[in-house]
Amino acid sequence: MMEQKKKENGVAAMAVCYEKFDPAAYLQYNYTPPRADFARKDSIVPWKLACLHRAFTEGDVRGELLVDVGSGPTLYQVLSGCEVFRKVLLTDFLDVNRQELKRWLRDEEGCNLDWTPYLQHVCKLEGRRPSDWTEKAAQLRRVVIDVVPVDVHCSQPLAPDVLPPSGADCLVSCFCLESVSPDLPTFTRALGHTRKLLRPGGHLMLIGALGESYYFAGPDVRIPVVPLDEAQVCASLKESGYTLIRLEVYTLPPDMRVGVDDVTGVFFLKAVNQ
Ligand code: U87
Repeated sequence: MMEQKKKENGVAAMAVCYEKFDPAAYLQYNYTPPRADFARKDSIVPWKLACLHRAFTEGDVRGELLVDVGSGPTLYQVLSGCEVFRKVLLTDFLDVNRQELKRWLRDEEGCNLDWTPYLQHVCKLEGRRPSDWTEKAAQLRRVVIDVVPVDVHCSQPLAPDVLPPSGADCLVSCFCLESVSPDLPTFTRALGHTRKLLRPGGHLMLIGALGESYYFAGPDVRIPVVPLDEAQVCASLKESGYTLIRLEVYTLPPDMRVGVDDVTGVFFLKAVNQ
C-alpha cells in the first residue's frame, strides 16, 4: 500500500513539472546548433536521424501503422518512418505540444521551428536530392492521421478505440520514457505499457538519454530524469517482454554539453515484440 502510494506520488510530481513545459524554448535548446548541426556528423540530431534511417530501411520493418509515443513538439523521429508506413499516429501528454505539431501539419503560421533542414537531411540519407524536401513534407502531412493524448504511466496509454485491435505495426519513441519516470521501476513499467500498443512481431525503435538526472524544458523549468546506463536499458527491455535486435550508443562531445541538461550519452535501440 505504502509502495503503491509512493509510486503514484512520483508520477504525479512529474506531471506537475510538465505543466510548465515550454515548446519554443525546448526546440531552441535541443533542435538548433550545435545539437542540430547538419554540417557535422558528430552532432546529436544527425546521429539520431542516421540511426532511424537505417532502422527503417533494413527491410524487416513493415506494416500499415506507425505510432510515435511521446512525440513532444518534434517531427524528426518520423521522417524516415513516414516513407515506410501509410499511416503515422503522433502522440503526446501535453496539449501545447500537440498544438505545435498540428500547426505544422496544417501548414499554419506560428511554428516554433523550421523543419526544412531536417527534411533536406533525411532526403539526402534516402539518396534523394535535398530539393525533394517539399515532397517529403507533403508525404508526412498525408500520412499523419492524428495527434492524440498519451500517458505511458497508464496500463492503456492511449484511448481505447484509437488503435486497431491488433495494435500498431511499429513504435518509435524518443527521449520520452526516462524523461517522465522518477525511477527505474517506473521506466520499466512504462516500457511494458508501450508493448501493449504493438502487435506481436512488431518493431520498437527507442531513443533515450544515458546518465541524465535533469533537463530544462524552459528557462526555469527543471525536470528530473531517471539516470540510465546501457545495462539497465537492456534489462528493462527484457523484463518488458521485448527482444533486442541492436543497441547503439553515442557519447556527447564536450561542446554538445550546452547546459540544458546533464546527458552524457544517447542510446538507440531496435527491438521486436516476440
Ligand atoms: C523529442 N519525443 O524531442 N506519458 O524527441 C507520455 C509524456 C508524459 C507521460 C510527459 C523529452 C525531452 C528529452 C520528443 C519529446 C521528448 N520529451 C511527454 C530531452 C531531455 C535529453 C534530450 C532531450 C531532447 C512530454 C533532445 C535531446 C536530448 C514531452 C515528452 C518528452 N534531455 N509522454 N506521462 N509526460 N510526456 O510532454 O513531450 O514526454 Cl538531443 Cl540529449
